[in-house]
Amino acid sequence: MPSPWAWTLWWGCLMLNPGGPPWGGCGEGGGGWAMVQASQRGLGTDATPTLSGAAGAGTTPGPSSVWLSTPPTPPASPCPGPCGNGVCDEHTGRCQCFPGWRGRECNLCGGKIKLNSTKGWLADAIGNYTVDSKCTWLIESPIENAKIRLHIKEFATECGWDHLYIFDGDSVFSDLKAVYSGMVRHDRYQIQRVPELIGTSGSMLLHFYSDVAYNMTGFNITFSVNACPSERYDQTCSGNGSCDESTGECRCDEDFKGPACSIPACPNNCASLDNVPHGVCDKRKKRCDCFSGWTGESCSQAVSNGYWSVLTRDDPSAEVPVARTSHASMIDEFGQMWVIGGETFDHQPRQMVLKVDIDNLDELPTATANWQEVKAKSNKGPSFRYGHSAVIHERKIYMYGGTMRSGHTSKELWALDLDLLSWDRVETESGQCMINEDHKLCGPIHSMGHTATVVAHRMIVIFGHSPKYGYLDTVQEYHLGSNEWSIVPTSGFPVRGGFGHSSVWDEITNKIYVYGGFVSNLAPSAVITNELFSFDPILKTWTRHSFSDSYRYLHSAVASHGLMIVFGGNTHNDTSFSHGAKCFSADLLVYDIVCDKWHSAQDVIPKNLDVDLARYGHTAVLKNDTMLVHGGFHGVLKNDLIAYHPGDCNMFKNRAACLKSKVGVKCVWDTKRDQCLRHPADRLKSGVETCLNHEAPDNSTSVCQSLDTCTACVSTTSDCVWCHDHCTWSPACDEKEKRTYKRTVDCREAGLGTTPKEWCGALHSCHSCSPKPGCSWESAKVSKCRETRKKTTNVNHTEESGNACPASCSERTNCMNCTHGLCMWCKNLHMCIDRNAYLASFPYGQCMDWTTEKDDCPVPSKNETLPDDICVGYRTCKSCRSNPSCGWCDDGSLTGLGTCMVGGAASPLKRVNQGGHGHFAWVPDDQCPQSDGKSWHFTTCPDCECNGHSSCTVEKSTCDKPCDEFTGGEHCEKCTKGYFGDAVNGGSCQACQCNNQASACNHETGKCHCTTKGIIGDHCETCDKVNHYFGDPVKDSCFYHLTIDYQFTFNLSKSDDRHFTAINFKNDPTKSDVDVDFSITCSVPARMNLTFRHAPLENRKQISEEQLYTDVNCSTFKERFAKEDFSFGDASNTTFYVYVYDFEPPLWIVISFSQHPKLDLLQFFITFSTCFLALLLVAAVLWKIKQRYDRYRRRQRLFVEMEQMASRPFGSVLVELEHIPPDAKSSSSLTGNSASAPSLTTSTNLNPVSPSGEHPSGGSNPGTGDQSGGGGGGGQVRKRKRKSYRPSPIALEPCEDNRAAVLSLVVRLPTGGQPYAPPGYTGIAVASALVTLGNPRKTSTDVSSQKSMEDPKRKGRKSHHAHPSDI
Ligand SMILES: [Ca+2]
Repeated sequence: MPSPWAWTLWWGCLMLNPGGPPWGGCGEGGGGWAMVQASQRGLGTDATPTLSGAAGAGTTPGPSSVWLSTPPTPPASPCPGPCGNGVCDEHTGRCQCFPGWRGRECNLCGGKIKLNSTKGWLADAIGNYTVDSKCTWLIESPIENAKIRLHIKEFATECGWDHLYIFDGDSVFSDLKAVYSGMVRHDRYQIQRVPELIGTSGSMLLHFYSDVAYNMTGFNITFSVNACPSERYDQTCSGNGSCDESTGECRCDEDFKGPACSIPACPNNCASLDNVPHGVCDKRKKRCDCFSGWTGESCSQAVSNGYWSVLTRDDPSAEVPVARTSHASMIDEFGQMWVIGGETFDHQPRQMVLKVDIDNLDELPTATANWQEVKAKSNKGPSFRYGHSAVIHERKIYMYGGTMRSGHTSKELWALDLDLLSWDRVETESGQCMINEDHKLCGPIHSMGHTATVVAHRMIVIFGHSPKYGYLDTVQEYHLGSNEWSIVPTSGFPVRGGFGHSSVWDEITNKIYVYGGFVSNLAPSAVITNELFSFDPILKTWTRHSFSDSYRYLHSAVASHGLMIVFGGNTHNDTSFSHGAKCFSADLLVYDIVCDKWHSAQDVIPKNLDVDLARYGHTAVLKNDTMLVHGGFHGVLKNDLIAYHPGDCNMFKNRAACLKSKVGVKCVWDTKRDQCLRHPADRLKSGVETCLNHEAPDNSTSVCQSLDTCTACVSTTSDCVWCHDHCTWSPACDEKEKRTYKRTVDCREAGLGTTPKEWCGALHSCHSCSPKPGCSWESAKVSKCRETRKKTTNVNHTEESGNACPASCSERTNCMNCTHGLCMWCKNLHMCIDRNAYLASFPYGQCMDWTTEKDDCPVPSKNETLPDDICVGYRTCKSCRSNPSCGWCDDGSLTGLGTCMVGGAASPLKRVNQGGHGHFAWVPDDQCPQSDGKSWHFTTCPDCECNGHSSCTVEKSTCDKPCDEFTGGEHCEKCTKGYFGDAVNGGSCQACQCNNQASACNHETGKCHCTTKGIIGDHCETCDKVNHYFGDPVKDSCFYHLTIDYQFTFNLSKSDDRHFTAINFKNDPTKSDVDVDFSITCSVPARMNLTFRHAPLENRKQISEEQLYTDVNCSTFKERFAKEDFSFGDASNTTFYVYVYDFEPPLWIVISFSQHPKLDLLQFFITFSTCFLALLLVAAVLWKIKQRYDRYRRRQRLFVEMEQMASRPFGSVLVELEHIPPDAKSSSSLTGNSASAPSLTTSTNLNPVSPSGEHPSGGSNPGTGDQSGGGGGGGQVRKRKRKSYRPSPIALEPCEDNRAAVLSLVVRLPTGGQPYAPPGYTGIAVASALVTLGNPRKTSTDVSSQKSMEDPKRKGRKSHHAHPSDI
């Protein structure tokens, strides 16, 4: 029989899809779950089953009944988009969202709702969530003493900034189960094997907060009451067992084990991946019994290669240690592990110290850990803290700094005597301080996230984050013998400080290796880093080593036999999408200290290790060369203990394999004995090969070039030198030519010492900058820490120094002054921090709500004595409910009056201190007792919300109207017209005070909405003189002064004009001898009164106005007032008053008073036409003159032209033409042709005179035509040319346009039949002609051109004739 839940899901499926299954999953094996999944991908109208259960109908648990009471509406068209988790309201065309959803398409979560069914789901949004959103869900089990199980189906938010808080209880003050953020479960990626959380209190509160930048896909979470654990949300017991619903435990099938039956009993049948068996399966014990040399769940880990194991408890019934993160762990000389402090997410009073006895560490698989809480014997002890450092020295643990539960960061140094088990507060003596002129910074500094290492009786504290000084780049030193605390000056590479890095002491190189962290940047921000530095505790110098490929902070590191082993951490860069950089890393990286090389050791982590490795905030310690990882955070706090056992070098038999080995220890090759040995090979000082090759990494050149100071350049392991003025890779610098610097000493001697530019730029506050030697804080334009200028004797400088630094963010105590000072205010912790310090101050999302905007601060309340009361500012139930920490206490008057109080779903809460040390608890408060008729509301509001001004007697949730005390609105939340004040939650309203010039005022401020245009002032007490309104509104009104003879247009159509119903004008006619014309036009219906008053100025007040027209329509009104009836312009001046009223803006009014003499029309027309005629006449005359002038100009131009032409040299020749016999035709025609060449060429190739031109076919020589056929025209031309005399030019002068030219020829003059010219006469002459150039077909006489086209034989000759250049 299907459960009610399954039935509703089936019903939802039908409702969604009347026509058939919309997606494969609906109705199939997956049952309702597939439907839920589909809805979350965007279809989601089926959200109703759980949401209606969530809708607050607390009296009707069980989803089916609620479901039927709110049948879904079929999708309606009027809404612009789909109404994801809501229904479309057909009347308004808007989506009506189900409770807990908001947005135009009901696609975003919002508000605070209750879910009280036995199964359901919740999500951030359909698609991505939005920035700046807050959503709260309260899951209440309908069954008593039930376990609520949450299953994280999908989770991806912005790492470190967008958190989902999950509380086991009904308020945000209950125990915190998880703070999910970043990539937790997305596609195939998951950090948790069984992604479930169990709430045992009967209710769970989930609160999601996304900040103002970046959003991601968000989450889908399903919940069920009294269900069994499962790795998959759609299967019971991971599909490998059956659920015992009475106990909520799985009965696994024989091949699986684990609480969720998710672990195979014998993975891969105890064989390696290539099916070589390494053990046998013990089916009864459900585990592999491995052969010798193999270990792990599936016996796939070779012991000699290094392996991982999970340390179990000796006695499974013993109490489990509380999970913690950012704690400190260490191993004492007896091999006992000690754990101090850490963030625990609950505020129970606990013991800070845990002692762990680890037995049989190297014996497989019996290694166990026994946890024991250590109660310190002293009365006084440190309060719980995280982010502190702790070191062990001579049976004492020294703990320094850390952030306490109050959120404040400590500078305390405590010592725990391990034998006496008593705490002592160590008061240190001041040693060396950081001094810069008159600024001084002495340790110990309030700090968290630093590291501490003991070297030769000194505790060396590196970096950290201080609320006041920000990201520290200091090295502090505590001398354990002399009790002296110093801040030591360092040299070498200019390092940037930060928190969350790791520090290890390597006893082979005698250096501290500092890797990663979240460090201060040059911009006023902090970034995650991949840098590795070493610090020499004797010389106090920094050296930079090879970078790692990946960036991380809050990881762990241990140094073991020449290697630094790095595990886990937060690798997320501070951007929207992580691109594979995960919030919670499970990476195992190894740095080879000897060879300065990084490599990944990821392949030594077995796939089927039964533990969630990904984490940050954990600790790692070495015990017998085994790395022990404890605690940490991956959304949930961890309390497990994992061991990484290194392998054995002896197994490598050749040099390359030995030097390449990645077995968790450094292996070196003994060349004499051909043996692979563990580093350091003490017995062999020589003959040991440590690294495979020594060549510099390829990127050395670029690494060197990125360094811009001498000191930085020479303080690396990349073989960089300072080559005259830049940093370069050593072989790239010609030492003979250029001065090179290889040591910091060289740089210092040459005056190229550490430039404090890097140091100063990374300090972001006045407090951290001022004491730093070489730096000074400039606050002139852009506040910045800069290198101190040379002219330090400047008078201004001394003014700046001293106590000139403004209060640091950490010193600010309320939201207003915090946000004013470029800081960030954390609302739930009441803390002010630097804007770049969020991740450092709240690495586990402790701040649930923050702001940098003044406007976003909670309303300051009158009750300042309760600084912790974050709910006082909320004055309505709705706003109160939006805060997850607050609830509404209704006073029982049933009118909506109440108070917003701190509380949970059950009752208001109050904070009580618990035995000092900052321990406190939240206990129920009796401020809202039911016995007084009061009622408590957490996820809902009272039905009747009338702000105390009405009650709901007629309808349950509708205020009776009218509301009392001059209030109005749906909930009587505002003052009615004519009244102002704050009516909310019992507030009162006052009447508007507007000098009878307004009927209404702003219902909050009381500013009057004056009804007459021109009256201004909060109480309508004055005229707008700037805009020419004059008068006295208190006694009379304001009038606009109209100037005579002008037409005015008043446009009252702005939104500010909507309150106006009247406008007044007045006018004083000035001319005594002219009548006055009045005209007015109103664009909308309006009434008008017209009055006048005539009286001398001095006693005008006594004389009242006389009515001319009363209550007339002003749509178009014209009137003439004769000069005889009034007295204009003299001492007893008449003034007209126009009152326009009863209109509704927008409108415009056109109004004018004018005094014009009468116009004589006849005279006007005579004058006009005379003038017109005269003008016409003048125009005609001018036109004639212009014509004549133009003609004259043309003629002149012609003369000039002719003159120019005549200037060419020419002579006239008299030619006597004689009769030529027909047989002599050809030769004489040629002569004639030449003689008449000018005329001939002028008409281009056409020669009407020429006989050949007249008879083209005859002219062509039949003989030549036979010779060539139709083919080579060129040959013909040449032939003909040789035969006949053709005129050839002696000069061709092209004209400017290259279309014509002057062609000159020498011509022989006719001789009159004689062989020569008679004596005394010249026989030859030069003749010129204008010829055209270019295509002959385009010429004017194309008749013959066309002919020539017809005759290809002629074409050549003609072309030749016309284009001399073509030959
Ligand atoms: Ca965000």
